[in-house]
Amino acid sequence: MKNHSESVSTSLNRGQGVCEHFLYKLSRVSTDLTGAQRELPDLAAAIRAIRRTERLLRRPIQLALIGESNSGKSTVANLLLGVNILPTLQIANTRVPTLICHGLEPAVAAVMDNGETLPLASKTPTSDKISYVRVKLPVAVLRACEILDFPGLSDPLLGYESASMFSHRIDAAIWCTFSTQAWKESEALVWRNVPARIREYGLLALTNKDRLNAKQLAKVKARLEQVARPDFQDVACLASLDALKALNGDGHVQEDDAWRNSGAADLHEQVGRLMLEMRLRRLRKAQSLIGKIAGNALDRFDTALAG
Ligand SMILES: Nc1nc2c(ncn2[C@@H]2O[C@H](COP(=O)(O)OP(=O)(O)OP(=O)(O)O)[C@@H](O)[C@H]2O)c(=O)[nH]1
Ligand SMILES: [Mg+2]
Repeated sequence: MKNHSESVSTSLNRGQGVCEHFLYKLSRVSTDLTGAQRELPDLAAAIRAIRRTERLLRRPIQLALIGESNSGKSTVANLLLGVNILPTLQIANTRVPTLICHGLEPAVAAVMDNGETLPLASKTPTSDKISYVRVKLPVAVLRACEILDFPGLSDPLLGYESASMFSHRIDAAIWCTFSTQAWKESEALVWRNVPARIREYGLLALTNKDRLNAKQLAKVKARLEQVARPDFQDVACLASLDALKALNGDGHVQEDDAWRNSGAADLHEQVGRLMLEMRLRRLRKAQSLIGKIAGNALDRFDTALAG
């Protein structure tokens, strides 16, 4: 259960502490090597490789919210951060992907297809050339995990092409499916075309569970267990609006029972596990790279001694 002294969004940060510990050690090694470089110029490549490994470990995880129009994606994004940041309306409203990331000051900008960044003012015309809208917020957890909220797929008017999603960097994804018509064949088809490295870190969020009675919910859950569960790490059943009501304005739980009953406690637990697993994998990769760098250096050392 969540500790009341911390924001619910800390689930996005899980495992970051272990990486920070290793990063601290790495930065000491790279400082020492940099100091020794004057006498040993051959160290340059090793220092570059260590710095690259540091960057890999520091890069925030990008967690995408995907699914059909009006399936509750933006609301789940708000729920992950514990605050109502993204607008959510009953009409389809997320028109371009929105990246929520860390910034020292709040700022909104449009990032164009050519990489150019333009400040987004109310008069900025929405253009086909906008790749995504970038929202910077001074929320610490966003240094570790950024949220990418996509427009709805399969909307005949505003529909976003699923293929366009993959021009964005996505590390993990939550697919939102609407309870009363959960996990249609059309959704399963799109999900199966998502690259395997993203699906490996995929969660299914059944939203609007409050629209089903207990019997209907049990039936839908049983069906999802059979037809969807094998394709996801976990399945969460959410009454997202009830969950948001159980929080205070700072993203702390104030109504424990309502929070748990809404399914949001489970969702955060599942997201935390996902984050931990991803970061441990990154850490192992970084450690193995460092091991290789050290191995190469030793080989060269042996060759030099032999010659
Ligand atoms: N009752 C109920 N309403 C919900 C739930 N989740 C979202 N809503 C409402 O459903 C509507 C659509 O939610 P959004 O989060 O905007 O959905 P979306 O998938 O981001 O929509 P698009 O960006 O337009 O594709 C909003 O009015 C939400 O308040 C839920 O679990 N229960
Ligand atoms: Mg939306």
